[in-house]
Amino acid sequence: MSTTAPSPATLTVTKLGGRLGALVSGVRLGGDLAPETVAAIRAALLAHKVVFFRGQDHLDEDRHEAFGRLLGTPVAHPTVPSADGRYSLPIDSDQGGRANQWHTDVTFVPAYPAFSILRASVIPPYGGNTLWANTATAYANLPAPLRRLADELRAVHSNDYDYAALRPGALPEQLVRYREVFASTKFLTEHPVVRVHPETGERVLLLGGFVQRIAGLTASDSRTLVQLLQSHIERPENTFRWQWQVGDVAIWDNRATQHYGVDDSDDHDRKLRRVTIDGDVPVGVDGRPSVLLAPESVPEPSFGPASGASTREAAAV
Ligand SMILES: O=C(O)CCC(=O)C(=O)O
Ligand SMILES: [Fe+2]
Repeated sequence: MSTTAPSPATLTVTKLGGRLGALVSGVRLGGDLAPETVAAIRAALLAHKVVFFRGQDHLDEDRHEAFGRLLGTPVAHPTVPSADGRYSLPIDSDQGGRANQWHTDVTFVPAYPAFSILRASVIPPYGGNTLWANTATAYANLPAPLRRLADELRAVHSNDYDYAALRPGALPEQLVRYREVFASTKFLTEHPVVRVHPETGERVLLLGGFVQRIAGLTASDSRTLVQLLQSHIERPENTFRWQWQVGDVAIWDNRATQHYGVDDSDDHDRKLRRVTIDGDVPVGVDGRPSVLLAPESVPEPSFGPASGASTREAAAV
């Protein structure tokens, strides 16, 4: 276990996983942190990809969002209306929210979020862990011929996936809600499969649950190739698993990770809130940016009034 103590003196960063994950202690999150504290958190986040804070029970929606503003500009989800006019998105087991597929948040739009900040308020007595995977080490550890192949590929991402196939047990009304809310606007975005990280310069694999196909390949070749690359991302050695406690906060670099919410706490309550921070348009190793294929532009997100249905599919995010 390695521990370093960047400024301020009380803040410590303890590495938790070989490929990603660190615990940051000695800081009370909020909108009023000193610039050097924010810089230390940001440095830990870029280095470790996902960082955890315990005991942040004092945070409410406002303070969560105010802290988010120190890392960038909060953004609303492009299709899931905010229930209460806030940027923070409920991830709520009560409302059927499940994120049990590997994904990077909101990759169906070009400038998908740079960071997600997830705060736990109700945690089940067992299960409900979240996994993260490091997409930079996944790329770096590919055999050279696969790296070269991946460098050249582009993939089409969409929120219009086959929800019924993904959730065979879904009730008909859940299917309707998925179509009416999560896929109310159908986005198609072409991204490079290898993105150059805008802050660290690392090459990262950009895939995950919203990928529909590889540009220029048949559906069958796309599936095979995506599975092959994705399997390197999901290798257990390339992941870190977090067991939540109430008051925990996790922040991940959404440009260098995928994550997966494990759906194994039966009908127990589990409530988290997520604030996402604006990202920029990816570029591939050849300098080509991602492009929005549909619709013509990303519409302004809607701020409620939300029906009970609005957050129901939010965790497919
Ligand atoms: O429920 C979880 O563990 C993960 C939820 C998720 O995917 C997200 O907050 O972006
Ligand atoms: Fe997510």
